[in-house]
Amino acid sequence: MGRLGRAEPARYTAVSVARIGIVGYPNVGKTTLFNALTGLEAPTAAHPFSTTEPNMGVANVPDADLDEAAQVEKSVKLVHATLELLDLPAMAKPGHGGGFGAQFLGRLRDMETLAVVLRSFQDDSVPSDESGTDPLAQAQELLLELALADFEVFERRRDKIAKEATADPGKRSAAEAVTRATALLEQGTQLRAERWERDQLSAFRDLSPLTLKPVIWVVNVEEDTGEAEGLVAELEALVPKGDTVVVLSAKLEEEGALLSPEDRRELFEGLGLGEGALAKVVRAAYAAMDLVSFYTLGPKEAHAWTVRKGAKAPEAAGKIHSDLERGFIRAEVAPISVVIADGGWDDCKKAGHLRVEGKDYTVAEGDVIVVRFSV
Ligand SMILES: Nc1nc2c(ncn2[C@@H]2O[C@H](COP(=O)(O)OP(=O)(O)OP(=O)(O)O)[C@@H](O)[C@H]2O)c(=O)[nH]1
Ligand SMILES: [Mg+2]
Repeated sequence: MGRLGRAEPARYTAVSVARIGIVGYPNVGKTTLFNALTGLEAPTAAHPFSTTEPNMGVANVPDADLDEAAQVEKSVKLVHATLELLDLPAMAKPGHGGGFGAQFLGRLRDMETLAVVLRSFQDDSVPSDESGTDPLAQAQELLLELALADFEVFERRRDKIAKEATADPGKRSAAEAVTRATALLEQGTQLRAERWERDQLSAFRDLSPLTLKPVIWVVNVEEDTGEAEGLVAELEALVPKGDTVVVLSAKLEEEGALLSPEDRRELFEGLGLGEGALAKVVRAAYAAMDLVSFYTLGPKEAHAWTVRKGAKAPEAAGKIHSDLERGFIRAEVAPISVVIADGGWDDCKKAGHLRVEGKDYTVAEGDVIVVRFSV
C-alpha cells in the first residue's frame, strides 16, 4: 500500500502511453494491419468477426535519424520510440447485428487516436458482405455511427447539465457548450471539425467523445498502384480537416514486416512503394497526438523517447529516470542532425555546438539531451 498512501500528488505518467485503436467493419484487414505494424502474428481469418478479443501490441516508430546516430556513436543497443496499439473486434454495420455494444464503446473511448481501416481490396475468398469494398461509403457510415454514439451520451448530459445550470450560473457556459455539441452531433457533425475553447473542451472531457479523437483513415487496397489518388482526394474532402488518409495493402505490409530490413526494402522498392506505408501511418499518429521525439545517445545505447509537444526539460528527463527529473539541474542539448553531422556527441561538444538549457526549456523535436542532475 506504501506508495499510494504517501502524501504525494498523483502523477498521471500513464498519459504518456499513446494508444491507437484499429477499428473498422469486419474482414477489412484490421488484424492484418496490426500484425504489419507490430511484427506480431495475431490470427487473421477470411471470415468476419474473427477477432473477438482485442489484440495488444506496440509499433516501433521508424526513425532514420536515430538509426544513423546509433551508427555514428557505435551504440550497442538501439531503442526506437513506440506507440501502443489495440486491434479491436469489428464494428457491426447498422442492420447487421446493429450498433455498438457498451463494452466496445468503452474500449473505443479509452483510445487516444483511431486508425480506421476501410476495405477497398476485392477478393472472392474473403467475404465483403459486412463491409462492402467502397471506402467512401464505409467512411460515410462510420462517421455517422460515431456521431450517433456521441450524440447519445451528449444528449443525456445536456438534459442533466441544463437543469444544473438553472441553479448554478457557474455551469452555464458548460451547459451551452454541451447543448451546441449535441445539436452538431445530431446532424452527424464530428466534434473535431468545430473549433472549441479550452473550457468547452473540459466540459466534454469525461464524456471522452469519439468524434473528438484524431482519425487516420487507412484504405486497404489489393496493391497500391497509385490509382487510389482520386479516392484519397474524395476521402479528404469527406472527413474533417486534420484527419490523415493513407493508402496501403495491409497484406503486403504484413508480409514485409516478417522480412529482414534489407529484404523488405527490396520488396517495396521493387513494387515502387518506397519504404512501405507503415511509416506514414505511425508518423501520422505521432503528429495527431502532438508527440515529439528526443534522444539519449551513447556507446551503450541510442534511445528515442517520446513526450508531448510543449514538455519542459525536467519532464523529458523524467522519462529517462525519475531521479533525473527530481534532481534536474540543467541539460546539454543539440539537434540530432547536428550531432550526426559532427560525427557524434563528443565531437559536437568539442565543436561548441551544445547548448545549456535550464528547467524552463521546452524540448524540441529531434533534441539530443544529456541531463545533469543531483539527488
Ligand atoms: N487479398 C487481400 N486480402 C487481404 C488484404 N488484407 C487482409 N486480407 C485478408 O482478409 C482476411 C481478413 O483479414 P483480417 O485482418 O483478419 O480482417 P479483420 O478486419 O481483422 O477481420 P475481423 O477481425 O474478423 O473483423 C484475411 O484472410 C486476410 O489475409 C488485402 O490487402 N488483400
Ligand atoms: Mg481482426
